[in-house]
Amino acid sequence: MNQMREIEKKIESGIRLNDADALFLFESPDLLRIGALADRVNREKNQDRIFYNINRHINPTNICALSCKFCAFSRKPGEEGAYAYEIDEMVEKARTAVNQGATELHMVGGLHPRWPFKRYLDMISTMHQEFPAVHLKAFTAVELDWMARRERRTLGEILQDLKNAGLGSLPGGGAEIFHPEIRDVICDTKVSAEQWIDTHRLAHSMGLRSNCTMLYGHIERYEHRVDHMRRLRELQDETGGFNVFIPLAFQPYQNDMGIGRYTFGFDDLKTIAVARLYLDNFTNIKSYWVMLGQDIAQLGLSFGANDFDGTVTEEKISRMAGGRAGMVMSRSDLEHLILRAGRTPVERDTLYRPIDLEKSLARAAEMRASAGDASPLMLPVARARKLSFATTSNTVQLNVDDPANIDWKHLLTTCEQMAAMPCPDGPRQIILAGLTATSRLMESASIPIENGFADLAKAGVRRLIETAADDATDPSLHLIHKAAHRADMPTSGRVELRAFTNQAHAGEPAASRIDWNAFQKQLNRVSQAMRPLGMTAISLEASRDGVISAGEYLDAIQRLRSAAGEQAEIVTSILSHVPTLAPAMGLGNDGSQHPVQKLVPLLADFGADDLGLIDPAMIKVNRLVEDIRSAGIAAAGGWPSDHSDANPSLDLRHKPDDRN
Ligand code: V47
Ligand code: SF4
Repeated sequence: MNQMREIEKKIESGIRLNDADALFLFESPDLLRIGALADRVNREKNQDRIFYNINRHINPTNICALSCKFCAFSRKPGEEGAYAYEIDEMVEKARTAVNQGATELHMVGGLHPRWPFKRYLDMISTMHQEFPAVHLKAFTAVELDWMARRERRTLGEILQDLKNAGLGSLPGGGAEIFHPEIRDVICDTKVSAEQWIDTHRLAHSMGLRSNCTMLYGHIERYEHRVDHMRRLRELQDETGGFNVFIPLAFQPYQNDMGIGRYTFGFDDLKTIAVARLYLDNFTNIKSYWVMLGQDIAQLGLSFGANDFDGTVTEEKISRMAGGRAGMVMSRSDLEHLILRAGRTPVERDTLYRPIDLEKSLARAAEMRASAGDASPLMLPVARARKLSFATTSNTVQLNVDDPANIDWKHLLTTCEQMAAMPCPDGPRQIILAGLTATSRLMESASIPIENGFADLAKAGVRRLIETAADDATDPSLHLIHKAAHRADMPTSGRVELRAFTNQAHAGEPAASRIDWNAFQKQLNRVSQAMRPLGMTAISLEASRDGVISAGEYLDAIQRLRSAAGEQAEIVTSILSHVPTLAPAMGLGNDGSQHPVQKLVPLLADFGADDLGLIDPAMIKVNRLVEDIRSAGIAAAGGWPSDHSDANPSLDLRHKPDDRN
């Protein structure tokens, strides 16, 4: 029996996975199978319910005595950007949040070299007096150790005082990666793994529950992640005191790690899924939108996570390290994102108890009725993965959408000239966009259609693609495809994914819904007509009118793949989707790595073969190739079906993940 099957059997029989199993899962390219398994386990534990909470982060100071290598947040006293809030200021920030329904204040910060323990104690007691009903989750094991050392008191005494003053639980920060091989490099002056674990054990023994985290996606290897999770699982066996496991995706900027790249979506989802499967004694796994971006976090709900975190409001730690997600989400944003993933949002308190389950369920039902229902993302069966793309340096796309301004002769000469222009990346490809418009040009020049296509081929045109101006319901479009095919000119079809916003929810972008009925109609054409018409590729485009989430886009690829069959090339032009997808993900472009690149390997997992036309001015091609390759996917430059023409420097063979 192969190892994946053995792992599935273990999960089915409730047998705990060992470290070798977890390592195997991390190393496996079969993300979708692992995700489906994790989703099943999650549903068994948590049904389709996804927790969120209404909370407020307050980072009391960024002045810190330590200098962890990955940290962009900390400053030395007097350094530009250093700040330290007065307790009154914190109370005012908290008051606004509490008035908006916050049930939790999350307070963590730097190790201030001059703050005595009393300052921390006053912080807690003042907050508790002002907001007695609000849960105070504050101070990492690292801060607690700092307080104890400065005060020359035991951790037990410090924790007891804080608890008496109103501390409710501990957050999970400071864990980073426990293994000394990594810990000694990224945060050598921080508490050791053993101290972190001991502090949480002590807190649990005193009746304080806590969270735990793992900072991944930097220099650690998979075995370090497994070692980290094993230590957490052992403590959870012993005390049962952890509420949740939170994988924290490394944010790469303004720190000393010199990494300069965000984590990949497939690695984020894999980490969530492996955590769900390996940490069998945890009920809750978080998909933390602040670090992942809303879209990947939303996808995480289909890969084993049951918690989306909260409204947050002022998040400095990831933001200062290049975090591209916004800092705040409203209750309704959170609910819509969860509903759009086909799940039921349930508001929780800090200790993972539903605040009012009946109310949450009723609210979800009401929102479903008015905003429209969404079905959960079904993960497809894994398939052979490959991705190709063309670049604007070897491919020119000519749009023939306004025949009034061009004549046939002019078009042929332009194509010939373009094809003859020197091109650094091998023979230049010419793509002609607009089938109906092209055939009109032939008509007005009295050129029989098949001769016209033969002339275009001679002039260097390699492919004809549909545009929005081509009416797929018009039977004459089908005749044009057939004629092109008879002249050996490949053609591509086009389908469009559209979102609309229910009027009752206008202004809440997360409330858009995909028009799946309209999409299905287009797919019917694909499944019935694609091959008879001679179309060899089909391009999936996202309309810019509404917000389309990454999950919905992947779902569309999957549906398109089943309609088109395995032979067709599916082209997902990530460049033309950037305006739609990137803002939906709450991501901006920092110029080094396009946010949509986070999705690249996932596109192939769901059934895409081609990324369309890439402009190297917008996307670094070498980086893109590296991304594809590091996911173990064969990559090639060139147009669909023309891989033989690929620039050899881009022609990468299947390679196992060599990033780690
Ligand atoms: O310990 C620092 C991480 C943590 C970076 O318990 C970074 O509910 C990514 O622990 N890229 C603090 N991460 C945040 C934290 C947390 C967050 C949300 C909820 C909870 C909870 C806890 O932030 C630090 C460190 O691991 N961090 N720098 C960075 N560049
Ligand atoms: Fe200080 Fe925490 Fe940043 Fe380390 S991670 S430098 S302890 S603020």
